Amino acid sequence: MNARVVVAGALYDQGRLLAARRSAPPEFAGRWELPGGKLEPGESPEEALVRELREELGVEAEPVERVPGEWPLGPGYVLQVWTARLISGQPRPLEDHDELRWLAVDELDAVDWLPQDRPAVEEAVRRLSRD
Ligand code: 9L3
Ligand code: MG
Repeated sequence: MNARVVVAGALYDQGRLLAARRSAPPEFAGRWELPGGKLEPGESPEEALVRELREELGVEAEPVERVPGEWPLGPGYVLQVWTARLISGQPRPLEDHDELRWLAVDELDAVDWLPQDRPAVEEAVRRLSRD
């Protein structure tokens, strides 16, 4: 069986990466992640990412580059990550998050990431800080 995809965005602005603290479900509440979510039927991963960032953060963003790798989540799901660029809006925790933080590269360990997000964040930042 093919694993279903959860997409997440590594939004980067002025040398900082956006981290979002989950407010639900209870087992993930308080842990930090790259914002995103599950694909809806018929969506490409990039389309899903644009929709999720609009719904969750109230911003328009553009996927830039797939971060190589795929991180297993719960049964039947994998996490895929894209670097992404803000086109308009200031991110706000509209849905599923109760706090946002822009983290500098030397602050990445300051938050309690979901376990699968930590390696994804490391890989994303390696690519982002190269540009
Ligand atoms: N998940 C893990 N890391 C992430 C995201 C966006 C999601 N960066 C996990 C948490 C949920 C599942 O994927 O178990 C679906 O995510 P969502 O649709 O609840 O955001
Ligand atoms: Mg989500």
